[in-house]
Amino acid sequence: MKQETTFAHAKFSNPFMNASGVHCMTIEELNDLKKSDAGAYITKSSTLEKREGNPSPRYVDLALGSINSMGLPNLGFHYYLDYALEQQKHQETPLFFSIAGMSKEENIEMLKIIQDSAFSGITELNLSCPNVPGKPQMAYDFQATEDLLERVFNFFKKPLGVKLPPYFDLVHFDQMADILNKFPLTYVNSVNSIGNALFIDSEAEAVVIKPKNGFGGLGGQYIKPTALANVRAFYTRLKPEIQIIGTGGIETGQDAFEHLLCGATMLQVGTALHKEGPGIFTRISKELQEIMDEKGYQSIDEFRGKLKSL
Ligand code: RRO
Repeated sequence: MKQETTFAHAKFSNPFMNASGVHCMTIEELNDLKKSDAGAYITKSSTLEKREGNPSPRYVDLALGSINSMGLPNLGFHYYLDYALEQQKHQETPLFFSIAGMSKEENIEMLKIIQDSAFSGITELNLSCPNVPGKPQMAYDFQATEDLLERVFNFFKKPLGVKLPPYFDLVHFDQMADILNKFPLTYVNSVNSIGNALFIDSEAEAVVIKPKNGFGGLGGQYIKPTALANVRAFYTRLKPEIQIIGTGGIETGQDAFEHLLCGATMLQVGTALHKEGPGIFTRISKELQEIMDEKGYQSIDEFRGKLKSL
């Protein structure tokens, strides 16, 4: 395989990892990912206290993707931090640590604990959970996002990325990129699910998930063109030190190749991992290799970001 990837000054055997939220709630699931062919893996976004999340059914696989309103269920920040600290004693698959505080203060508090801990890996600050009733997606509030990052980078000195929601307007890409470029971010992860979609079962004349009268985050094939647009828009607007993780609609080697062409360095798989299980990393990386071999590429660096315009 010729998929070695340099990200945040570290080497990864390949660019693939899970998207936070899928197959990463418990230590058992995390260990499945560690043993898989993924190049890295990430914990479920956590809050300081354990949360049950929203009532079920709250995640449904659809023919072309998924809809979810999980509501940030997680086993609590310290459950994942303890796991991360244990993992880093062994030189195994690198682990990213995801947090999603319910308020600015909670995010700051968790980041202070990470800063003061022995954790030496990469932290992902999720600014885009669409599913907690009454809590808007932080990264749709540009001023609040800038204020939070200002406070964070006053004390946080470890590698940090942000998980963003999809944007749909070129002016929003410009405005968000201007904000992000002010900070020493390690990466931007685009995109989280498309928030507050509505999938219905017309035979039953009903919604398919229980929380929020059926409104939930859309993932999978439905969202690949939106994800590619966000990866491309940030790749062409952010300073080169800020790398991109591409997430959204990655199910095959070709989907992966397209995200890489748009400028992604790491690639996260959510909906397709939920459908197929951790064996997907073996298949998808083999499929990407077949495309690279056919095109004569010896490394991902030869084509990353090199999407042509007409
Ligand atoms: O737990 C969730 O409902 C959830 C989160 Br935190 C997120 O970031 N994205 C998503 O689709 N669901």
